[in-house]
Amino acid sequence: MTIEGGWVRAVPPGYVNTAAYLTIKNPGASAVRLTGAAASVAESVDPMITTEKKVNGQTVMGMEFVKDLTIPPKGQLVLEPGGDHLMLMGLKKRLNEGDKVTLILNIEPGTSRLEITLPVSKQPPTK
Ligand SMILES: [Cu+2]
Repeated sequence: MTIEGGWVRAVPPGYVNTAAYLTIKNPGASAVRLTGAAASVAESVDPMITTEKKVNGQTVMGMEFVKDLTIPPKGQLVLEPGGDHLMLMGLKKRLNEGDKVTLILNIEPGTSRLEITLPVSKQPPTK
């Protein structure tokens, strides 16, 4: 498993939730699942999808927690704004631009725990 890019959104004062974005590549021949993560800065880190619903002819964007997100064999899972992401709930401290957040990703099946450190940014870091 390899990680590409990645960042955590800086949030204004008073916000207790934020999101992490990254790309996970699966070089293996079978699918694996991202079931969540742990971070010392948040109460919980769980996978979410972005939903789009039509309500009275208007498009309403929302988010829903999911049990896991699949990384296909020889494929990748892209977590990005407006799409799938990892939701950091219950921030224990304010995340400012320039901070770093360490996440330990839970990948199943197996017991692999991927540790990554991501920069906190207001917008996607330029490559
Ligand atoms: Cu979310």
